[in-house]
Amino acid sequence: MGIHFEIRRRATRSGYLPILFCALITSVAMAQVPQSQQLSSPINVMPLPATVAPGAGRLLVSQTFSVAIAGYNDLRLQRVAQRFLHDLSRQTGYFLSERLGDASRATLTIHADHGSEPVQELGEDESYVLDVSSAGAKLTAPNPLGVMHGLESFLQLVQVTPDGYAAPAIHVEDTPRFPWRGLSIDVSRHFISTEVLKRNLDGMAAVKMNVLHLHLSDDQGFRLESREFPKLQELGSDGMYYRQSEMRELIAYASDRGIRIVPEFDMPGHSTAWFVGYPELSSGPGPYQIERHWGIFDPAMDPTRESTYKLLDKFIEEMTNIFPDRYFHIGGDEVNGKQWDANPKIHEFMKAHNLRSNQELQQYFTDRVEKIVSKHHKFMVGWDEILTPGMPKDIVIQSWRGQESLAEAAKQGYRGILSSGYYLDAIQPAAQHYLVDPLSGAGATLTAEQQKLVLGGEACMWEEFASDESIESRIWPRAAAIAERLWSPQQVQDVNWMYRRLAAVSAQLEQLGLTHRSSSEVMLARIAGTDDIAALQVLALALQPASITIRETEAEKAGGIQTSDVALHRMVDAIAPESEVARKFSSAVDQFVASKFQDATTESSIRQTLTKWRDNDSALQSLLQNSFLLKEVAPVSQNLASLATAGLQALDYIDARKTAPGEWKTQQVAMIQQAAKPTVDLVLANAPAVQKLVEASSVPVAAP
Ligand code: TNX
Repeated sequence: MGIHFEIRRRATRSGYLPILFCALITSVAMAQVPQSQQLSSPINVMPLPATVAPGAGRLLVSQTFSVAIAGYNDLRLQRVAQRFLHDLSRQTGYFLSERLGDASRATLTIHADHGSEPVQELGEDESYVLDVSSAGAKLTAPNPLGVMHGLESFLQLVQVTPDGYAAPAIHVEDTPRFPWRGLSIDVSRHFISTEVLKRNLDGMAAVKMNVLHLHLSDDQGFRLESREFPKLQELGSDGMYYRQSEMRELIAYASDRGIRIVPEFDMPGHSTAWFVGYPELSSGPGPYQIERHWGIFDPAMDPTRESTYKLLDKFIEEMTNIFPDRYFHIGGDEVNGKQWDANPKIHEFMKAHNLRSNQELQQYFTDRVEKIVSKHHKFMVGWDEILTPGMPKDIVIQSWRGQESLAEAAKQGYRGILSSGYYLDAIQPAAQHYLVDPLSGAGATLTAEQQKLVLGGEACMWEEFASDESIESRIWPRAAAIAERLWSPQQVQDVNWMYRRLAAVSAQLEQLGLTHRSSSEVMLARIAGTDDIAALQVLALALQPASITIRETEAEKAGGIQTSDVALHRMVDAIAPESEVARKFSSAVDQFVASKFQDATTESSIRQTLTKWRDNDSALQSLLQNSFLLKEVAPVSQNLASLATAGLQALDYIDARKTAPGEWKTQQVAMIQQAAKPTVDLVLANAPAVQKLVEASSVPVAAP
């Protein structure tokens, strides 16, 4: 067991405070452990802890399970312990008493050294040590944040066994790799209720994420009540916004889960919603209406008028009284400058102030806003665009452009968080996000000192194509893969192992009350108008949504355009972003081909799946025709049957030890490529694996 000491630096206004913490590097978490051993590990904890040492035996979890708090104690810690018992009840079905017990007799004892900061701070110690043995469990941590994380690990250790629920004996020493592990949710494009936000906070807590970034305003809606400027929400939204009391409650809910809430009010662009009620803030003549389309729009705040800063000062003051977090996000992205170009007064101002470009004008604006933000004792956060010469070093850059701009910021001494590569709305597989590391690529070229300025990252859920109903399925479980990237040691990279733990965490989240899986079922039944949806589910599970760009382009081609008024109630909205069925099918095909067609068990499971897919279409067509929402899916269902037929024919050639004819192969591949194209925003995720099988069947194989 090697011991590594590392100096972590936490930025403060007065400079950098070194925080000493130690990371113990051992056993299963490490990349040098052979893959086979990793795969047979029973540990389904996600994010994978920094260090894990398995012990002998296990701790049974029964009706008498109890928790005691020894050491530091406060009301929040008690709520944390009670919530843990509540969650454990949900996971086991036992009616566990939520009364906290006596340390000498409790099954699990919690010991925190001291309290956390009254307002959670970036870089607070989040470490914990968890010991589980057959006699009981002990969780120790410097403060309640570590306790929260340790309890989440314990919940994930509890598994059903032939003779009861149990957690394996284990010694875990855990601490996060990055201090900023966020999820950003856009609540402007489609409003997201506090009920759904709370479920997402539960999910974040389960995977140890610690920042919820709320994108509260954009062209399509201003989503928080302002008492100073009530026309912001009254005219700048469709009536759906958070009352201040609701936001305070949400902040408290997050704080109980070790999660900071960072608000974002996007400016000077992405700001049409502000101007509906306050057109004098804008650089153009108006009048304005909230935008219903997607994209980048011309309206931008007028950086040249003192009244703009007066309003922003009052507004930011009001907001900083609601949001206790030290960080305040001002957006700053994607200003196209058209309103500035068209305004002669703005030209005059630029000349008088020697501002030579729109970029310099935005820099002037950002600089003024930064002074307001820091006057109200906050650190400013903004997208890449705010990184301009002369900015104070305590701002934080959120990078949507890539690792290069994050590295560039760090080289100039700025702290940053990575979001490029973590866009959940882009509909990419978990593995793709998982392999994006804030400190790989350009990040790897940084000095150790510069690397410390990279605070972590944020998964982003933009809401053009998601709503209350579908957002959970868009975020979970894939966000857990990003959470692991930001928490676990960098060497933890085994994608297959990740997927195994991801499946376990996905099931656990559903038990805790998230609806990322069940909402899909409910929605399918609704759009089909029947509960008899077995065949519809077979199809749904083989599909993935097309990328959002395709969705927009296709709508345009069909003569329509996507806006916030277009209902999100089609098949594409009801399915998961990543087809687990297709992924498993694809690994089975890989395995079968790699075995030179000798692996009979795998072949029979491939054949079974293909047969189910082939026969599904005839069972499904009448149901599809009965719903105006499902008619469009008919050709996709037929394509699934054709793919499956091709796959089965390939297997027949293989079984007959015949090489499939070249002409047949060419025809099939053409058909597969046609079927693989996005149709009505749906993608048959199994097409590449079927093609692989067809191609493999047409290559002569030497007799074994
Ligand atoms: C870019 S990246 C945006 C958002 C969109 C998103 C869609 C960035 C700072 N802005 O306004 O919603 O793409 O993926």
